[in-house]
Order: sequence, then structure tokens, then C-alpha cells
Amino acid sequence: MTRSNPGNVLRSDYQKAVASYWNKEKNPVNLRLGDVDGLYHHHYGIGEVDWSVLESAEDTRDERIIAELHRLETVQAEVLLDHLGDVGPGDRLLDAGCGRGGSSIMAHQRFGCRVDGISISEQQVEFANQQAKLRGVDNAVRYHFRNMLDTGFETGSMRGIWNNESTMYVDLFELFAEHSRQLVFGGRYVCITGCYNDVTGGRSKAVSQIDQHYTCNIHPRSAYFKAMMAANLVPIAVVDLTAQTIPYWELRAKSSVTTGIEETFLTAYREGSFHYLLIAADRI
Ligand code: GPP
Ligand code: MG
Repeated sequence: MTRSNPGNVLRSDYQKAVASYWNKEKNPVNLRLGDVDGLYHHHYGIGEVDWSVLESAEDTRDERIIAELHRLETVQAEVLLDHLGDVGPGDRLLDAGCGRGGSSIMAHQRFGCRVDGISISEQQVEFANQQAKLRGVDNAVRYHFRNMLDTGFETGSMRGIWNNESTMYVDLFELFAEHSRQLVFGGRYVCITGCYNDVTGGRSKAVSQIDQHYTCNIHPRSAYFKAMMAANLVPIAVVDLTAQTIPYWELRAKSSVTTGIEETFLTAYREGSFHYLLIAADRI
């Protein structure tokens, strides 16, 4: 890969295929949920479900299920932000693989600081910038069409960096080397990811089906720690969120916005071949 040429964003046929998927993507499970309050997420939910939504009256049932799924996704982003540590208004944060930008907006609301989001989907970047403008935070929250493996941001410029379900599209050694370069000493890195279980073996059938569905390449759990150590990122917290995300998938499977991947996630999590993991690490 050619490095240090951030203008050259899409560098392989694989990256072009991924960008093309997200440029076209208009799943109601993402757009209708985002419409609830204007925070558009591209990650899943965690936490206890209010199952009473399923018993709602016919005319409000669908709307209540959508709102509940959205609430659970927002809780997930809050938990990620909880692990960023001390961040002040003068700091800078990077949302690597920002999707339509929801997590970046939340980070700005919480910390009052500048947040840059990057994506290889020009459609997502445009959408996210429009949302920031609508909220009047476009002076502080900016989205860019850039490659997370070579962002062009200055060395040591970031207090915190996160990947919210976007590490499965890239080589982790390349990714963490680039994160490490951008983080200040003592800066924090957080990811929430789906990874496969080294203990149960290689990729299970369900994990392979998830890869195929999203054109991604789910890594084993071990790969995260090897690649972090190689990049001077020292884990401070590892949280297994698997049990907390299963109810989200159970509710999603009963909703009107299914995409067909719901039962596969439930199988992968229940059989133990796949984990939903949060990892926080410090740059040393
Ligand atoms: C994004 O969520 C999903 C991914 C980036 C890929 C896979 C994630 C794993 C944890 C394996 P989304 O909100 O765009 O997906 P969906 O349309 O299914 O809600
Ligand atoms: Mg989604």
C-alpha cells in the first residue's frame, strides 16, 4: 500500500467494493432509527430491552419498536464514550469509520471538543456533514473522505480515537500503527467489535455468513491484542458485551426492519463462536 498519500483514498479493489456497498446502503434499520432523533448509527445495540413495546397497540407498535432499537444503539455509543477517559474541550478526537456520524455528534455533545470522523464512503461523509450543519455543530464536528489506514492527520494530534464496528474492514497491524502515530502519549483508543473466538476454533459458518453479508473480514479475538501490543497500545479494559447485545438482536429479529442477518448473529453469539467486545487501550 502507498503510504502518506491521504488524497489517494481508495487503494484496492476491496476498498472500492466496501465503499460501493456503503455508498448505496439505505437500510431502514439505519435510516428509520436515525430519524428518531437525528443521530444516525452504524452499530448495534446493548442493554435491557423494554419488551412491552411488542405489546403496543397496532398503530404505535412499529414506531415504538424502532425507537427502542434506536435507544439501545445509542446506549452502546454512550458505553464506548464512557471508556475514552478524560477528554476536555481543547482536545481532539477521531471517529475512524464514522458511518453517518452519530457517535461523533454524541462525543462532541459530551466533551465539547473537536471531533473528526472519517469514512471511505463519500455518501456517508456528505450525509454526516449535513447532519452536523443541521445541528449547528459543523464548526466542531467534521467528516472527511479519508482512509483510516493513512488519514493525513498530524502525528500526536489526537487525545482519543475509536472504531465503532469498523475494524473488520482493515488489517489491524496497519490500523493500530496509524492510530498510534496520531495519538498523543497517554491518549486513549477504544473499539467495539465483533470478533471470532480463538477457543472454539477458526471462522464458524455463522461468522463466515456475517463476513459475506457485509463484505468484511472478522478477526479473531487474539489478533486485536497482538496488533495493539505491536503498536504500543496497552489494554486497560476489555468488556465482553455479548450477553448485553443478544436482546437487541432478539428484538430486531421481531421488528419490521430486519435485513436477514438477525438469526445468524443470534446463532454466532449463542454458540460462542463470536463475541461482541469492547477494548480500551492507552498509547504508551
Ligand atoms: C454496521 O452496522 C455493521 C458493520 C460495520 C459490519 C459488521 C459488524 C460486526 C460487529 C461484525 P450497520 O448498522 O450499518 O448494519 P445494519 O444495516 O445491519 O444495521
Ligand atoms: Mg444498523
